[in-house]
Amino acid sequence: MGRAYKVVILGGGVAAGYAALEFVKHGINRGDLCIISAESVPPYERPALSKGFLLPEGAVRLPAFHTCVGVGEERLTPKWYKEHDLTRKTLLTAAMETISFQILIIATGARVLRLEEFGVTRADAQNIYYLRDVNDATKLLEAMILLKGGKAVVIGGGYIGMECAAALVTNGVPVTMVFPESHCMARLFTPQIATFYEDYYTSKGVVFIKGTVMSAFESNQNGKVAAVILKDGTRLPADLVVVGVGIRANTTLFEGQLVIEKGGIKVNGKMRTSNSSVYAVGDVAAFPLKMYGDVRRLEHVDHARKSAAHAVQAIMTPEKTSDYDYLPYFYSRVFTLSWQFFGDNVGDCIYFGDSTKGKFGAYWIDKCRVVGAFLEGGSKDEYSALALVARQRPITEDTEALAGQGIKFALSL
Ligand code: FAD
Ligand code: NAD
Ligand code: ISD
Repeated sequence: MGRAYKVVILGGGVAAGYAALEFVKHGINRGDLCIISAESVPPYERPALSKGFLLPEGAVRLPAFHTCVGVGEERLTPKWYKEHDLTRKTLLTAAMETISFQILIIATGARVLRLEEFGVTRADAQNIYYLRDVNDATKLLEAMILLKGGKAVVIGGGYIGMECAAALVTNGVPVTMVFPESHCMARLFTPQIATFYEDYYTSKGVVFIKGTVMSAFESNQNGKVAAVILKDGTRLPADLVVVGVGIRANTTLFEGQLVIEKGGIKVNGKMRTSNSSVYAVGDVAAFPLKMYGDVRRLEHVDHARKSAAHAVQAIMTPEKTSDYDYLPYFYSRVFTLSWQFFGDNVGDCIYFGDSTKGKFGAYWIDKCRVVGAFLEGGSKDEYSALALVARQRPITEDTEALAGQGIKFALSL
């Protein structure tokens, strides 16, 4: 037996949660919306999994971080979905059921890259942890709690690597990080910015092994990892391994049916795919980044939230909805540190502030315009000012004066 809905959202993550709220705000008719998710819990704020969820004290647990609390909006609990007559089906309960729709929103996000895909052998051992969903986070947390006196190795120097290393250290676990680049967060940070964070982590006892990759795991008789073996043969004893080596957008179901670009489902400024009844949002969407005149796929929560709301507006009020005009925004919080970045990290970098006092930043200058802005340890007003700089892209020819003005330049706009 099948059921028909006006709108089906495939995927039950961040974008799905924000889309659901936006549909209700637009007064979607009761019973018209169905969310199909591989997860058994309603959408939640995924960023919490590598931050508040892993804290030794005052940790956050579901239902506290269901969407849309990340931006101070309503918390959509199972009761909320019921009250608004929004159907939620997990893949398990939806098995053997045909669900039809007039409009489909693809919000399938991404899957983690696994070490096997890099040719690493014995990567199926127990005590190797990846982090994408609340089940992964629960397993990592339990392992961390049981790891009294044990050592951890973190593979990957990106967001997951940095945030999980901080969580492990905060839980009293000594950490060695291994990654191929010459500095951490290489997709965004310059060597100078990375040095501040690496020095801070080093002061917390983290050991960095940079510019190399691991080649194999050594396991014990119980099928657990005992050590990580690097390409040059170095052996790192390990009781727990966390892997964060990037993601791939979940596009497989749609290949051959929808246009794929830059590893994502290509959409236009209304988040509509090459099929006019199908939209794609969040990590899975390759969208026109209007400001820069190119197509990008972004793997960050602010875009997931905003692209989801934008697709719903385009569906519900097409006459009032212009093209998605997104300003890239990334952030992280580790230990007591906190940074935000807006715009594009291309061109020359001009640094300001005093990293020894924990407050410093950078502007990226491309073709005499300030196109990107980064700040560690800023206030709410300062971060808002940075966003304005990146949005306005002011012309600046005197980079020395810019460095001298620092955050005051942003605040003066
Ligand atoms: P997701 O939130 O991943 O949701 C995808 C959903 O689709 C999942 O529920 C999945 O199970 C489901 N799904 C997949 N395939 C199918 C299928 N075939 N059928 C049904 N359901 C399916 N970004 C930031 O900007 N700041 C942060 O601090 C930050 N922290 C993060 C911490 C962690 C641990 C992780 C993993 C990510 C973090 N991110 C952060 C990234 C951010 O969470 C993602 O960009 C965001 O979740 C993307 O939203 P989405 O809805 O596109 O995908
Ligand atoms: P990432 O792209 O941030 O980092 C991947 C890292 O993998 C690289 O920095 C590199 O060091 C490492 N790497 C690549 N190949 C390797 C190899 N062969 N061996 C060892 N290391 C290798 O991806 P991630 O850290 O896995 O994060 C996954 C996703 O979650 C991303 O989309 C990220 O944006 C998102 N996330 C975001 C935040 C945030 O925005 N604060 C926090 C957590 C996760
Ligand atoms: O954006 C975020 C973020 O960094 C989180 O930890 O949303 C979550 C929520 O604030 C968790 O409640």
